[in-house]
Formats: sequence, C-alpha cells, structure tokens
Amino acid sequence: MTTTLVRAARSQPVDRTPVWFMRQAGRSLPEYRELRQGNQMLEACRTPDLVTEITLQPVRRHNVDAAIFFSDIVVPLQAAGIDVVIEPGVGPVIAHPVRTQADIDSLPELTAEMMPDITESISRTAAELATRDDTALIGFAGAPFTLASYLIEGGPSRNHEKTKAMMAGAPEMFSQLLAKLAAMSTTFIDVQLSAGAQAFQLFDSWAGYLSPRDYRTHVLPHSQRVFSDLAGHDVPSIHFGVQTGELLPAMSEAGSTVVGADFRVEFTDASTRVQPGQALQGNLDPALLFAPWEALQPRIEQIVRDGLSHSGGHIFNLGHGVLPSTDPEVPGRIVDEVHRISTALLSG
Ligand code: 1CP
Repeated sequence: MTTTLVRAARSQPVDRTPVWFMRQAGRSLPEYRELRQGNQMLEACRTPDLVTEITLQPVRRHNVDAAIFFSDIVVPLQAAGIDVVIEPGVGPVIAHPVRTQADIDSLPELTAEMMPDITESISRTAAELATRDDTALIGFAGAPFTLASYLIEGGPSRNHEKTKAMMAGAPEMFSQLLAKLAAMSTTFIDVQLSAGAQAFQLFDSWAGYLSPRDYRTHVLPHSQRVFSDLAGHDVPSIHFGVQTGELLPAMSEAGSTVVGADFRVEFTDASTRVQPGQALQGNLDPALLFAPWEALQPRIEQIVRDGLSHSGGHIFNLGHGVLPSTDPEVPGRIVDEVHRISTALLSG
C-alpha cells in the first residue's frame, strides 16, 4: 500500500493533504531533550536505538503523515572519515576546511559498508512505522552545494564568501568538489532507500544565497546528478532550499518529484514557478506557530486551499524548520487542522 504522502508527491489522488514538518524531531520536543542528555549530536546520529526513538517521537506526538530520518547532513562526511563535530549552539564545524586542489584530491570516498548503523536505524524505524496505518519514512541528505559550503567555510557561514570565491575563481576545482559531494549524498540516500525509506529530501539549504545564473552554471548539474543516479529506486524525491523563491524555476529542473517552497514566497507564486504538474511542499512560516490560534488558523487554511488548487500534488509543511522554542502542542494541532480542512474540501 502506498502512503498518502507518496501519492501526493506523485500528484495522484488523495483523500487528505499529507503533512509533516522539517525539524519535527529535535529541540522543540521535551522527550528529545531528555534522550539527548549526555550524548554528542553525531554520536546520537550513529546509535540506532536513539535514532529510531527520536525519529518516531514526532510521529507519536503530532500524528504527522511522515517521519523524517533523524540524522544530519554532515553524517556522511563524518562516516567517510572527515573530521567534523556538531557544536551545540553553533552547528557543524570542520577541523580542516577544504580550500586547495590537494584538499579536494585527498577527500575520502564514502561507501555503504561505512554505514551499517544507518541501514539498521532505517530498517528498525521502517518496521515500527509499518505497524501504523499510513506513515511514510523520508530519508534525506544535504545537496552538494550546501555540503561544499560547510567544508570550504569550515562551519556555518553568514555570507558564504570563501565558497563563492572558489566557485568564481576556480570553477573547475569547485566542480570537482561538488561532484565528489554529489557522490557522497547519493550513497547516503541510496543506503537509506535500500533499507526501507519510501521517499527522500535533498536539502540545499544555502542555495538561496546564489543568483539564478550562478546556481544554474555551478550547482544545478550536480544536484541533477543526485536525482538521476537515484532514479532507479523509483521513489518520490523532494528538493528544498531556504530563500529560494527566485531559484524555484531552476531548482524545479533538477529532477525531483516535489519542490519545497520556503515561507518567503507566496504559495500561489511558487505554483507558477515549478514544472507543470510537479508537486509542491510547504510553506507555513515557522514563526507563525507562536501566533494565537485565531491568527494561525486562516493561514493554515489558505495554504491548504492553495495546495488543492495547484496543478500537482501538495504536501503541507513549514517553509523551514520548526523553531526550537515552539510550543510542542502546536504542530499536532496544525496536523489535525490540515487533515480536517482538506478532508472536507476533498469530499465536498
Ligand atoms: O543537539 C542538537 O539537538 C543539535 C540540533 C540539530 C538537530 C536536531 C542539528 C545540528 N541537526 C539536527 C537534526 C537534523 N538536521 C535533521 C533531522 C531532524 C528533523 O528534521 O526532524 C535534519 C533533516 C537536519 C538537516 C540539516 N542539518 C540541514 C538542512 C536543513 C535545514 O535546516 O536547512 C542543515 C543546514 C544542517 C546543519 C546543521 N546541523 C545542526 C545545526 C544547528 C545546523 C545548521 C547550522 C547552520 O546554521 O549552518
């Protein structure tokens, strides 16, 4: 039985709009904070007991239509042997940033054998979810450009200046780096799909820092490669980046089944910027979860209605991740509301 989320991704008929939230696992949940006490983020990501439990926490609490595999975009880098840590309050920090041709040449390759724990975590989570009615498991990886930014900058960056300097000044080197990272992302997702994930999302979180021309020249071919190399799995894919309103036409050409819209673009505009009939995901502003329900409800209803008017399927989501201080009761209320409104509209 295919799940509602998979059918919506494929723009097939559904009886409700499926919904999940980026960053639905994590710091907004007290049960997550409790489990994470005393362990490092990347250690937790490699421990199947913890990964399975953390992945399922938001499913139980919010009744979302999909679990997203609990991991991080730097896990494949670490699995390949790159020295990276996730510093609390900062994010990923790379011990030896990649700046020269020699740095690129010496990057290790990633193989499935380096990640038996990922296979185990996914299989166990998929088995648990199979006991529920209709909940998909979404795998993911970082897109080549976003991973390159962390590697080149050495950590989170406000302006991505070293990354852009390499892109413009040494485009051949930059392309070699992105090709290597595309291979790693593909391997990471391939392992997840082989173990039972039913869809995947490619996060190009920082692509929105690029102009459409630079994106098309230096980034799009590598993201395209990830989607085409995984096409044999025949599962739906989602392609998302932050602040990508201007980039949606280009990103929609990468070959994903679904395009994720950031909250800074009107859903109805996003609808005209993707390929005809291509499904959309999004795009409620995560900060609106702090607004009173009377103010939030009409925003939810508008996005559900816009989604049903779109020429392809719609997966309801936020336009970026759940903020850590979000009231953990609110996402579940949104799930119920999206289901209630969409069921009524679809049956009426
Ligand atoms: O200790 C903690 O709780 C650290 C916070 C945290 C969490 C919960 C980090 C550090 N990563 C994660 C999990 C995570 N990361 C998930 C799975 C959980 C879920 O979505 O429910 C996913 C999909 C990611 C992906 C990820 N990591 C992205 C892409 C999504 C996005 O937000 O755009 C990015 C950019 C990262 C890097 C990263 N990891 C962690 C932080 C704080 C950051 C961002 C740092 C920065 O600003 O550059």
